[in-house]
Parts: sequence; C-alpha cells; structure tokens
Amino acid sequence: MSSPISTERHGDVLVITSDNPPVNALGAAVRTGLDAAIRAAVADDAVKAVVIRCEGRTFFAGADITEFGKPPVDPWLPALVDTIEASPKPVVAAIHGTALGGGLETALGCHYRIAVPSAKLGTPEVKLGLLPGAGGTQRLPRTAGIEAAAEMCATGTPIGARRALDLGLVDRLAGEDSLTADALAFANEVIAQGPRPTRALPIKGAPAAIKAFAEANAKKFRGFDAPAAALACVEAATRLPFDEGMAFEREQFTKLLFGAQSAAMRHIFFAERQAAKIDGVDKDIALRPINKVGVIGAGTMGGGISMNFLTAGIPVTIVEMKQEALDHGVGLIRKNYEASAAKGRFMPEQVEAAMAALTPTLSFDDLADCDLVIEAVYENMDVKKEVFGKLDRIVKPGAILASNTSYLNIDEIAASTGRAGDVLGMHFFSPANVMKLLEVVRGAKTAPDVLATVMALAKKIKKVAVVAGVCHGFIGNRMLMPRQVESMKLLMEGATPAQIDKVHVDFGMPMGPFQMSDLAGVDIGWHRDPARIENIRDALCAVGRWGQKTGKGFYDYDDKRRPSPSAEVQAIIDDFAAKAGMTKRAISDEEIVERTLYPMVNEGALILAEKMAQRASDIDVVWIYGYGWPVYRGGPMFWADLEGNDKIVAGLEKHGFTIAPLLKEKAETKGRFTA
Ligand code: T1G
Repeated sequence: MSSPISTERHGDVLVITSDNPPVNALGAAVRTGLDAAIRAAVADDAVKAVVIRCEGRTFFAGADITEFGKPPVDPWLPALVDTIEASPKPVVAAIHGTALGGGLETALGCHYRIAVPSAKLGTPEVKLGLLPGAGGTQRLPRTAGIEAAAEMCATGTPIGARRALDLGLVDRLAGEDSLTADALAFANEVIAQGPRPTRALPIKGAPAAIKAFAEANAKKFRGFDAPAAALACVEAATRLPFDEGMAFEREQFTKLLFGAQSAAMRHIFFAERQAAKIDGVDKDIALRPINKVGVIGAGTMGGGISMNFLTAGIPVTIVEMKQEALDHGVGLIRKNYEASAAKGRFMPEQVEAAMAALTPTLSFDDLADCDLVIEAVYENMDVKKEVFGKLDRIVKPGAILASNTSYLNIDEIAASTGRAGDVLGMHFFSPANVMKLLEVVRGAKTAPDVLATVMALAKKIKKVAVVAGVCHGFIGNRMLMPRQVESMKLLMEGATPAQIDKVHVDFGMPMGPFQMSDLAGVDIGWHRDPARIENIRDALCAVGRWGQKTGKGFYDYDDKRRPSPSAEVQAIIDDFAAKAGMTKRAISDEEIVERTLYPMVNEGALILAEKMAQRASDIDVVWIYGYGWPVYRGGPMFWADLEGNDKIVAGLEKHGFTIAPLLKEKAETKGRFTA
C-alpha cells in the first residue's frame, strides 16, 4: 500500500505532500509518512527548509476520528507535532481548505504558516466532546493569543484566514491559486531566519479573558464537559511551563476521550453523515436538476421553507390564495432576512438578491416550469389532495411534488396524482429557515432518483436529511406522541407541568413537553369549540390559554415571556383529576423519566422493526436536529444503549407498557441499537 505522503525537492526546499482523500485526516499512514519525511529532511544537508502541504480539497482536517477507541498507533500526533517543531530547519505549513483539529495543531508545530484567503482554521474537537489533544490549547495562546484561543477551543468555531493573519496565527496570505509557489518563496525567505518553535513564543493577551469568556457563554455550554476542560487547558498555558501545560492538556483530553459525552458526540458525527445515504440506491444515481422551486402557502412554514432555497441561490415562486396573505408572507420573509442581516449573518446585498429571486403569485399556473413544488398548506388531507390534483394538471412532467405534512399519509396524497413516483414528503421543522432537520418521507411508489435528488438538495440547503417511511408522524413526531400522552397522564396523577419540564431540561432538552406546547401553541389541532371540553387541553383552550402567543398556556407569561406556574391551570388539572376519581400522589423524577423518555425508545424500536427508519442512528439524528435532544447524550437510541436496554425494559414493565419486540430482544441479548 503506497504511503499517502510524498516528497519533492525544489532547490533548497523539500516539499512534503499528503494525499489522503477525502479530507487528509491524520491517520496512522499519514503520521508515519510525515514523521519519516520530516526526519529525512532534517538529516539531509541539502535541505535548508521544508514546506508541508496537502493535495485535494483541504489541508489536514484533523486526527482520523475512525481511529478513536482503537489501540493507539505510533507515532501519535502530539509526538509528531513536537518532531516537526524541533526541526532545526524552518518548516512552513501551506494551508488551504479547512485546517481543523489535529490539522491546525500540525500547522502550529510548523514554524511558519501561509494560507489562501478562503482557508478556515479551527479546533472543532469540542463538537466531538473532546479538546485539542496535540498541543492546540498550548500553542494557540502563543500565536493567535489567549482570547482567540479560548473562543476557538471552547466553541469549535473556525476562523477565516484573514482573521488568522490579523491575530498572528497565520504569517502570510497566499494567492488563491498559487499556494504552493508562494509557500516555496516564503520557505526560501525564512531559511536565513531559521526555525521559530511555537513553544518558545510568549503567550499573547490577558488571562482574564478566559474567565470572562466562560461566564459569557455559561448557558451555551450547559451540560457539556469539553468546553470548560478546554478553557482550563488554555488557562494552564498562561501559567505553566510548556511541557507542564502539555501534560495537563493530555490528562484532560484523555478524560474526555474515554467519557460518555465524546462517545455520544462522535456517534452523532458519523450518524449525521450516514443518514445522507439511502440503502439500496446507487450513490451515483443520476439526479434531477432543481433550478426552480415552487412553494404553496406563504404562511410561517411556506415562508421559512422558501428562505432555505433563496439563501442557497435557488429561485422560488411562492403561491397564496389571497393577495393579503401573499403580501404578509413576503413581508415576513424580508423581515426575517433583515433581522439576520442586523446580526451580521447576511450582507444587505445578499438580502436583496434573495428577495429578487422570490416571485410571489396568486396563480398556480406560475408553477408550471418548477422542478420541485413543495406544498405547505393547511394540515388537512382533503385540502392536500385537492392541491396535488391541481399540481398534477399544471406542473411539467418530471417535476418533483413534495408535501410538508407533519403526519399525513404520503401514499394517499400521491394517489391523488397520476405521478406517484414523483411524490414524496419534505417535512421541515418550524422555524423552517432555522431548524436543520428535514424528514424526507419516502412513499411506496417514490422513485429512487426522486428520493436521491431531494436528499442531495437537502445538503445544498444546509439541512440534515433523514429518510422516513410512511406512518403517522413519521419518525420524530411519532416518538413525540407517547411522551406527550404520558406527560398529560402524569398531570392527572399529581405531577405538575413545572416538575415534568424540569426533569426534561435537567436531562438536557432545551425545554420540556409543556414549555414546548406553549411555544408551538396549545391550540394546535384543537377543535375550536370552547363548549366542548373533553380533556385538560380543551379546558385550557376554552379559556384562551393557547400558549405564549396569548400570554398564557400551561404557564403564565410576563411581558418578557418569562413563565410562571398558573393557579388556574392547576385548578383545571385538579378538577379533571377529581372527576376521573384520581387521587394525587407524589411522583418521582425517576418515574417521569421512565414514563416519558423510555416510551420514546420503545416507539423507536417499533419504527425500526417496521423499517420506517433506515437505521437506529437515523432516529438519533432526527431527535438531535429536530427537537434539541442533548448531543452529548447521542440521541434516544444511543442513550438507551448506554442506559442498558434491560433497564429500559424493566422501567417500562414497571408502568405497564407493552414492550416492542425488538427492544425486548436487545434487552435479553444485552444488544445495542447503535454501533
Ligand atoms: N476523520 C475521519 N473521517 C473524516 C474526518 C476525520 N477527521 N472528517 C471528515 N471525515 C469523513 C466524513 O466522515 C465523510 O466520510 C468524508 O470525510 C467527508 O466529510 C488530536 C483529537 C472537514 C469540514 O472534527 O468537520 O483532530 O461519509 O461529509 O461536508 O486534537 O468533514 O464520505 O464516508 O463532513 O465537505 C477534529 C471533522 C478531529 C473535523 C468537511 N477534526 N470533519 O466537510 O465533508 S479530532 C474535525 C469536518 C482531532 C486532535 C483531535 C468535515 C469537513 P464519508 P463531510 P464536508
């Protein structure tokens, strides 16, 4: 097997190149080759300087994550970085693409760094529940400075090459198309200067910046172990000699590496990428071109959906029934863009370009030449069937027709057209221009190329797409239902909305079932008849408790939308419980977990058995990106594996649930849902 590392002499300079697609991950073969090449360069008197570069789309994008959990293979990365740094001849890193994690740390072991303007440099290890483990927390404060080091190591957010130049992390910018030549010139230039070991550079900036940063971001880091550990390492760099700082970093890194949070977050890293793959469909299948999108409905969902395509540079024709609704919808799209621009996320000209690509109309006929039409109208089967019947008559052959339905049967909708092969579900999550999850619902007759086209398009509009089968609620909402049903039962038995929500927030969810209901609207799906009161929710809706939008729902809200428990709600609950002959009892937090989270795993097992999801990790991706399940717990199915499926089954049996056969099998065989 040939080494991914090659070398080539250019006069006094030796160029070491890595060619390890797809992202030049620093796997064992790369490290071995790089180590041998740098040692040979040092030993060769004819070599006066070295350039380290990468072929393909990026400089080293990090350690090879697939190697984690396996026995370490020498040379390990920190030692290799030290070897590079110890070279008596200057070593220049030529950076393009994304120099991330161990890749940036390798560049930090080099004495000088040159980058193309489009390059990004970062230490995203915290997104894997880790921290830079090859000296990044010790060398960044000596190059980019303490403040930038704290932010980069604790958030994982990369910086651009120009900012890196301003900070002193990069010494020079190369021409976008002349990186190797410019790096060679730079290397020849620094022969006289000699090496500049990063470890010998002084720390830049004020240590107080670390504490300030930690305090400013405490909410964002809630529940995560890695950010605080990364900041502790950066802080250690400001007061310990380099080698002691490295020892501290190694100790902190190792603790995280063998912890549950990193295992969970590495699981999600791969799960997200696996979700994009469609079992049984050739990954090179020809895709249908999508150059123009139609959206039906300019409400909250239709507007949000439209923004995804406009932002990706795909023109949208948006249809409404009435001019007033159309104007309101277009106005909301502009307002959302302008709000993002105010936060610096968009340039004003990008807002104008997006709005210019939006064509509002009252006529379905204007959808005729769209390549994809997405229906986002009222959640009613008859309405959807009528819409799809019209689309079938109007839209050109070969166009893809998608419904944004949250629950309804895609096959039934497809049957209202003469082209069921072109029909599928595209279930966006509100707010559709923000939430990353897209459930792509594969109908019985959906053509493979239609499915593949939409999965590829999802990546283009920066969504994380998961293939779902046709069942009520698909994957996410189907698992949400047992959680909501049990939560309402627990209210009748003596738990309060605040207690149940607190259990979920302490678990790591962004909000609990009742907070979520107040945010989304307690009146969603309500029959609108205040005289018809059959359950607690009817009773709340009947007195205008529709949620945050009316200032009260399960909670009362002040003018800053801060929630507080409501005596009126508690009286309604108590009244229903009394009428049902229930006697209130103290309910433990453990019982709340067993009755609201364990049933989700049970439903996930049914979804898998019915093949409504391709794989257990897809279910995890749905809950991480659609509902805010804490990524450091890896998703419901990964979490169940970690809890122990036998413990899940025991908890469910305690409360009389019927156990899904697949879950029972996992419990009995000590098996796992996820790898
Ligand atoms: N190791 C192994 N495989 C990787 C990988 C990595 N670091 N990065 C990407 N891949 C695979 C990925 O699974 C996919 O495989 C293919 O490459 C394309 O990736 C010691 C310990 C670089 C921005 O966290 O952020 O260094 O699905 O689909 O959208 O301190 O990949 O095709 O089979 O994401 O163009 C730190 C992780 C590691 C960077 C490119 N580095 N990667 O995005 O392509 S820990 C990271 C990314 C570390 C040191 C520590 C992105 C990307 P497949 P992709 P992309």
